[in-house]
Amino acid sequence: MADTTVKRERGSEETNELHCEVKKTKVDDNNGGDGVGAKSQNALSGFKTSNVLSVNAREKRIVLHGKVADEDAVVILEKTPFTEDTMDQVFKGSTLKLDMKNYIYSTYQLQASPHYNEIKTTLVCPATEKHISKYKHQESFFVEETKKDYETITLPFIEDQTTFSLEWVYNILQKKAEVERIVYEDPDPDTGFILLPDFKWNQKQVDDLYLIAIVHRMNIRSLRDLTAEHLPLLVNILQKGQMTILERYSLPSSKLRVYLHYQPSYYHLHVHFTKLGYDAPGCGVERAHLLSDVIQNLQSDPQYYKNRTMYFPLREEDKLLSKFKEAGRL
Ligand code: G7M
Repeated sequence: MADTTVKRERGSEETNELHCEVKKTKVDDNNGGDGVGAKSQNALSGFKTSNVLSVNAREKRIVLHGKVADEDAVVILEKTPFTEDTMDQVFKGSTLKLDMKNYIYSTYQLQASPHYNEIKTTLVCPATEKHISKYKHQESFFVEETKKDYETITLPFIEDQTTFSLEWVYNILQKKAEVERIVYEDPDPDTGFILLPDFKWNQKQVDDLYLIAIVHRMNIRSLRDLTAEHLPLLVNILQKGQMTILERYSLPSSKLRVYLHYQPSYYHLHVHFTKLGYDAPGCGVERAHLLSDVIQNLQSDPQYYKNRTMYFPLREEDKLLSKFKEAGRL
């Protein structure tokens, strides 16, 4: 049987994430957050739901908006994938309740021990209007952004700082948060980056592997800022990212999807590494640009992303969409 569990360098207790402690999360926001993996009183037991932002039965995820101690909060609850190495234990310690039986077919409700019923919980608190909107199910619209649109609509929008705060990114780069999660770092100020698990990944199985590489350089907002000058940085991320993932998770580059988002949610350059075959949110053609393609495009035209027209979806309540509408571009 293939070993699909994640290789760990630390004990499993230590890597257990507990996102759902309000006090800890606030400390994380400010100081970077120690105490990861520690269990404490469940502060979410007092969570009061105001509304359901989205439900996805297939992905077994629900996103709720509510209050934690009078502050707006977004809570994302997700059932976690199975890990092959725990299956024997799951069967041993469980009870089975028969639902129906017909010929050779039967269905049951299996009650596994609580340990195997973990729910990945992500808390954003205090959540802003932007967070609440981000997680709300909304209709999307395709936008065509010419070079001029970028300069007159998108860039002023980004510079207006109406986009999401980059505090969490700076915390990672300055080693104030998620330090123990760093998988690899190249400290070079021009070509270096930090590779670590995206917070969507619980790191328990490689089937849904999701890492992000955050560049040390502070002045690259997105794909639009990239020119041939950045090729050494991009090639470095691709090569060292792939090498590290092979060494650490035994996943060869032929199993990896490496890409950038346009538009990203956070305007500090970062690259996504996800496992091929895992339908990662945001890996579709309308938003993901393969890093290998980006490198080739810049090799053939150093100003490729400065000049070309870009296409991407924006959601109904996205402020950038309003800007495109106001400019008569939609
Ligand atoms: O390209 P885009 O900006 O959409 O992607 C940002 C990525 O950063 C997403 O895949 C998020 O799941 C991930 N992410 C967002 N936050 C706030 C965090 C965080 O605090 N820690 C980590 N490790 N990943 C995050």
